[in-house]
Amino acid sequence: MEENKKTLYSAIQPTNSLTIGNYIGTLRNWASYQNDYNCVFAMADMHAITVRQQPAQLRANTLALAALFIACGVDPDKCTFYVQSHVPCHAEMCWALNSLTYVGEMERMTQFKDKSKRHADNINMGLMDYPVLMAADILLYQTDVVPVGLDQRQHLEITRDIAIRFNNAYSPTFTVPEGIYAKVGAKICDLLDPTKKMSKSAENPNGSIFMTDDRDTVIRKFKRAVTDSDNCIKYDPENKPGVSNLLAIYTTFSGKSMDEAEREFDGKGYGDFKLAVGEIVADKLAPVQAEQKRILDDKAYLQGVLANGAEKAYKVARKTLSKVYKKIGFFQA
Ligand code: ATP
Ligand code: LTN
Repeated sequence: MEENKKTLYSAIQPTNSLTIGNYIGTLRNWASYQNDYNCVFAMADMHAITVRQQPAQLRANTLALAALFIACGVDPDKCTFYVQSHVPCHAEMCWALNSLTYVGEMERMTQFKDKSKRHADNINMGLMDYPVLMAADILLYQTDVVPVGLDQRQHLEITRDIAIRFNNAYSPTFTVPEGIYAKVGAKICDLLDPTKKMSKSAENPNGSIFMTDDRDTVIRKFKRAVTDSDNCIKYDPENKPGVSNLLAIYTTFSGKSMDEAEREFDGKGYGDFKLAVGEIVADKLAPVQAEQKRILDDKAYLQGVLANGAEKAYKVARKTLSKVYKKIGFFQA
């Protein structure tokens, strides 16, 4: 790692296929961060098992996600790129941090409450401990910045609290990380219920556009997107959540500004507008999908990349963990 650069950490769970919400909220920016930061990117498979997964599917999703990262411009030679479960320090650090985290804090987490409702038959310890594992991920690499969607803000705040708590209880050990949130696109919403975030594990898959959706599917889903009845294409997330969500998607995929997009659709009907959004998204997804497939077909290459990544990650993570073990009083032979 280069000494003079700040460290940036992010991870995505290999649950299901990613949505364009994940893409816009995180993945599309990752390639551009690689020149300015020491980037550490992970496939968070240990987080994924906090809700039930089919083992074969989880394995396949992990490889597919790795290929997608690379297809989106993540260069394994420029960053540290690995699978979370390949680096045992994450579980170990999580355990150390657990003893500095209160049950009440975890019970108050919005995501825990949401997921407990959605998976009422499986409210497990891992689900509750999810934010501490995330803190372990981030703090192990002495991370300065964490780019995530707005849904992760609360988890980042608790990471900061835990870091400060540890530093105060022992002595300065962890860098206290900052979040980076995009202004437009930090929260892409469900096409059928624009008050909810678009999620890869949503109940109705027609509200989410998956990175693997083909052209017809993308266009069909956008055609059915919920808007409103005033036939006016303006960015106003509070009063026009459906239209604003489509505009946010359109501007990020077309590279146009919000003003430009509003002018372009001035006086047009919702039908034309939805078709235009569908077409630009389908156009942009096609080359990414082709590249992802090419990489996935080369299993040996992917396995090599992930083995190297885990080794690189381990060296940094172990160093931080050893410091922590020393400070908390574990006898070191
Ligand atoms: P799940 O439905 O399995 O909980 P998810 O779709 O919420 O998954 P995560 O794996 O939890 O996705 O998140 C990966 C990254 O994508 C995170 O940084 C998160 O902030 C971002 N993200 C997720 N959904 C959105 C969204 N709708 N808009 C913007 N960013 C998002
Ligand atoms: N919980 C995250 C995924 C994640 C993560 C992280 C993000 C796991 N560890 C560390 C940033 C930093 C999510 O995006 N849902």
